[in-house]
Amino acid sequence: MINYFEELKRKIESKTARVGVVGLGYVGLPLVVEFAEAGFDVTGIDIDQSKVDAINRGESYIQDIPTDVLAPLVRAGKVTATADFAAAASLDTLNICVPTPLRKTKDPDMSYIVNACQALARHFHPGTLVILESTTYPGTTNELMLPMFETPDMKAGEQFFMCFSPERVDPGNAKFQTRNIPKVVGGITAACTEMGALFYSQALDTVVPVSSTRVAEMVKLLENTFRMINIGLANEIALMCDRMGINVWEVIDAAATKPFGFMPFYPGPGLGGHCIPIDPFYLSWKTKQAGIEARFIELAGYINGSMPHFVVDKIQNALNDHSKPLKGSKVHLLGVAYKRDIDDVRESPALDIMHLLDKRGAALSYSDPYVPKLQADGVVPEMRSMDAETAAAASDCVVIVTDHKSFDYGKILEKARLIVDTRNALKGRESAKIVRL
Ligand code: SAJ
Repeated sequence: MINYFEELKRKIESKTARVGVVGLGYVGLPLVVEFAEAGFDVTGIDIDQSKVDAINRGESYIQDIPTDVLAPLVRAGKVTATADFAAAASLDTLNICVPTPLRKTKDPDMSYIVNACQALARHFHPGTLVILESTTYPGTTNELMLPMFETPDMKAGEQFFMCFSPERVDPGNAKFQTRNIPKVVGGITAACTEMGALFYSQALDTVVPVSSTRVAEMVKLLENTFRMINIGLANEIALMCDRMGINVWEVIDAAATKPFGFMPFYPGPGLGGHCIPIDPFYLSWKTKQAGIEARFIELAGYINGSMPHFVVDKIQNALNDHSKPLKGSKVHLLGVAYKRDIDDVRESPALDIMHLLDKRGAALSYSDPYVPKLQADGVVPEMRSMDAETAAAASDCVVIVTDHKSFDYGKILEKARLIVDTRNALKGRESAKIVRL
């Protein structure tokens, strides 16, 4: 009778376990690198052949993983990539890091997880540790994933080990990267949790075991729901301050001097990214099934979703104060990525603002050093980033939507006729040209 627990434990401790990572995006590729640098042979698996080919050429496409970090690992044979899920037959551990988006109807799109698990299950063998890292609703691992791998003679905690461990990657964060972000992990059984914790402790600084997969799933949703709701509060405070003629940025900065019991969040043009606007709706979708209304999430979603409209009204009123109709005016957006100093435009509020401006007849342009081109999306045509100062001088109104550090705000303010600042990027500068959120 093989003791799969002891056998896998030995392989992990001796770093001879063959590590597999499924989904080679901003979560998966850093994980590949961490385990390869810890001494494991790592196989990356992805359905996107271009990603596979880039990795096998030693080229990184992820901002946080420099090519000169990845290339030596590929050259040394520590990292290989493939689009063939049959590779799982020769792997001892599998981390699943695939997207969990929302459908248009705001309910979870589990297709990426289901497709990955179905492909892996065909090559699954005893003695394997499989860990889901994609952010998802509590119950996914036990209710959806486990049945795809468990058979009458393959039981979790005995012949294989299954855990959930939320990804906590913060793209572009120089201080916190995969290795030094504490890693929460919860298993189907205690033996699964122990195996998952042992696995991560080989490559990451801090591991936080919890009692179940559901706890681990809920941890991530609490983290991001906390953030989304507090951003919603900051946005609602901004709407109140706007109505009462109070500078909301000054209020928040002064409140942030409180050394305890307060954490600053800031208003903005809306909520972008593939985490914060999305994750809380995985929770509210599941709680509805449990008969509980997630009212804070719904309300915060409504407030955050209304910010692009608020910004466009502000632009229209600002132009109006300069006796200019929005229709036909040249409006130039500074920044289209969903947050500063990154190149990701997913769910970016800048796109919502553009659509609303386009509908009201504005002549649109943008500058974003991280986003050289915006694909046509059926509403706005394909657009290319322009030089910010030149465009500012030629525009009727400049709108700071994403406050990239690389913009020269002093020069832009000099050249602009009118500037709507949705990020307090012009903090400390006074001019009649500035209209603040
Ligand atoms: N935003 C505001 N006001 C704020 C903070 C953010 O309007 O006070 C906006 C941003 O402009 C952006 C959106 O919210 O459009 C999301 O911003 P974010 O700072 O939360 O950045 P994300 O989406 O990259 O969130 C990630 C998350 N990481 C993971 O899910 C693993 C989140 O949990 C992190 O807290 C966050 O990074 C972070 O701290 O940077």
